Amino acid sequence: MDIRLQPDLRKVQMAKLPILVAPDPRLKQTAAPIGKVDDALRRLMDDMLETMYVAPGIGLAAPQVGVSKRLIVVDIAKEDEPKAPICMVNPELVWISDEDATYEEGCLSVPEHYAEVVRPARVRVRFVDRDNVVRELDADGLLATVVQHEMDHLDGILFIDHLTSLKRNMILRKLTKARKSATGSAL
Ligand code: GNR
Ligand code: NI
Repeated sequence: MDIRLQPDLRKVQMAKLPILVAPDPRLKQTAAPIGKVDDALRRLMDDMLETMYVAPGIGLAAPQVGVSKRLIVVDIAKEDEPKAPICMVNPELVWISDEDATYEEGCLSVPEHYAEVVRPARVRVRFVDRDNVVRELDADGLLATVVQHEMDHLDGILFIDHLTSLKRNMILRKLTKARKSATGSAL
């Protein structure tokens, strides 16, 4: 059947991907730059958006689904607002404000732990979009924080890496314990 006559087909084919949980060495790797955006990468973008919406989360980076490529997706629209997905390939910060902002952050790869993180309050990010067009976006507020949180994932950095080692190690120990009791593994 013609896909244009079956608007649900694209959605049906979208897949929810498993999200890696810390401590996982794949979350600590530096992701590789992406060449041209092709259909396979657009498919990954759709799968990441689906995974993020189902989680639910307001951002997701490719390394969190085990893909070591420089791709992030973000949508900070509230539940009662229309979806506003943004896909960024090879994002770079081209400007950061002197002023900082503090947000309570969480991470789908650090489930059930939240902590305040200080980051630049406003950023300008340059990236390649779904159609291979280079774009720039000025972000402030929650969007600025989430974009920086997602870009950190591309360099193997988690929000807990911005905390004291005492807080970070406490969270990592709890995640390891939780995994052990969930799987019964000796790891
Ligand atoms: O869903 C998420 N919420 C969030 C809240 C405050 C700061 C950052 C984030 S990102 C997080 C999803 C996630 O883990 N993305 O990598
Ligand atoms: Ni995260």
